[in-house]
Amino acid sequence: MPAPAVMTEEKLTRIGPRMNRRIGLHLLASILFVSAAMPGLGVASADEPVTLSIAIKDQKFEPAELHAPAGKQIAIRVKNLGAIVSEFESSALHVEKIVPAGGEVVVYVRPQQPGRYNFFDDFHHDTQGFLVVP
Ligand SMILES: [Cu+2]
Repeated sequence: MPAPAVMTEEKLTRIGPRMNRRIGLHLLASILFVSAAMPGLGVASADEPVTLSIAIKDQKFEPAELHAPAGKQIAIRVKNLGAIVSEFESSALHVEKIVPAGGEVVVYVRPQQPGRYNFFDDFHHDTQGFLVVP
């Protein structure tokens, strides 16, 4: 079940004003993306998503590489084991989602072509990983 995308005012205040504005922008982008994706969500489909799991720990992805088949919907469960907020993001896969400290979110992607799709923590750019589609 996807975690609620809405952060409380209290949480945002605790993170601090600079981060607060950053998160606000990213949250807006995420909401717009979700709205655009909505029409597809209600459609029943035999196309079961492939679920993959990844954790963010000590500012690293574990594992740093995920493997997935091409052309299938992929649900990536992202667990943040760190003490600070992260944002799972991939320009190549067109996703970004806030992952609260200690929290877990699910992002859905559908890579159509074989490749090495980069993803990263947009709040800590040293935290890099790849979705490998053979
Ligand atoms: Cu971002």
